[in-house]
Amino acid sequence: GKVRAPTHIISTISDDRGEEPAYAGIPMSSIVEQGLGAGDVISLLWFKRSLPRYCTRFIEICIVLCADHGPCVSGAHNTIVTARAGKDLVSSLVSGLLTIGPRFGGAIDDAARYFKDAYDKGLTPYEFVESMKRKGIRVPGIGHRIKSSDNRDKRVELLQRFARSNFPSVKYMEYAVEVETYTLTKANNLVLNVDGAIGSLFLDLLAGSGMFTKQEIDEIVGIGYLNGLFVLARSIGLIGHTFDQKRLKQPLYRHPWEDVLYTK
Ligand code: Q5B
Repeated sequence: GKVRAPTHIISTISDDRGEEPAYAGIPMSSIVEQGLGAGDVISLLWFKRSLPRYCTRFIEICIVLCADHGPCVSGAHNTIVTARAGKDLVSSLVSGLLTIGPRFGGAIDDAARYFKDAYDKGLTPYEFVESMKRKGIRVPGIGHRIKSSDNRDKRVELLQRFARSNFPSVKYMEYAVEVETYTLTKANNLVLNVDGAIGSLFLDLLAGSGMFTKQEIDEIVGIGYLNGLFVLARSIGLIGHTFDQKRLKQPLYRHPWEDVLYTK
């Protein structure tokens, strides 16, 4: 009989061989005709299934809220400096993206991992936070440079409000809020930040939607899908900052001497 030559690539999310490309088996024309949006496309290409509308709407809200946070944050700063050095769009974009990590924007996966582990083990917020302190690990999803209990992050409030009205359960997010209540007794800026809100609420989406098995949830959290939301969203803003600098014909950036402490 015929013997299939072994392939070098296995792919399960999209197929471009037919009359039209399909995302997770759904032809593109059907996606357009049904009026589906970015949240649905993420649902198909990342999670390989059609999630209910409240889930895809939540994904879209995350993208809207994380698209930009001004020119002063790490990512935008890098992008601006790179664009002003005369580099092209892709170079300016990736130079900003490369700052996304455990301190800036890329704490969503770890927030989900640690909140899930602590909640599932039944740790009190005190036990969780103090055990992290003993290990010398900052609680991912907690703390912000400019946000505090007196200057709340509106993005977090908007995400919480949407989830409280649309999700079947918000147990992980409520746990994260209890953690925040405890960390705020230590310092005013140890608030639940946007990474922590998305991380904990995505756990609620995965666990409460009935669309994922426990094994699939563990795999999603283990692989780390969720920083992808921030990377995707912030790319929108970083591209905007690149165009902005080029439109403004900004010259090469040089940091002022006065702002450097030269010391031995
Ligand atoms: N301390 C975010 O720190 C920041 C602690 C903590 C326990 C914590 C810090 C942190 C975890 C990572 C995280 C996402 C680096 C942030 C984002 C997107 C953004 C950005 C934007 C956007 C801020 C002072 C004292 C020290 C620390 C203690 C701080 N955080 N203890 N758990 N999590 N968080 N990142 O203010 O005793 O003096 O040594 O790493 O979730 O990135 O808008 O800017 O949209 O672009 O610089 O919103 O919280 O404070 O480092 O001087 O620490 O607080 O141990 O204690 P800060 P530090 P001690 S959202």
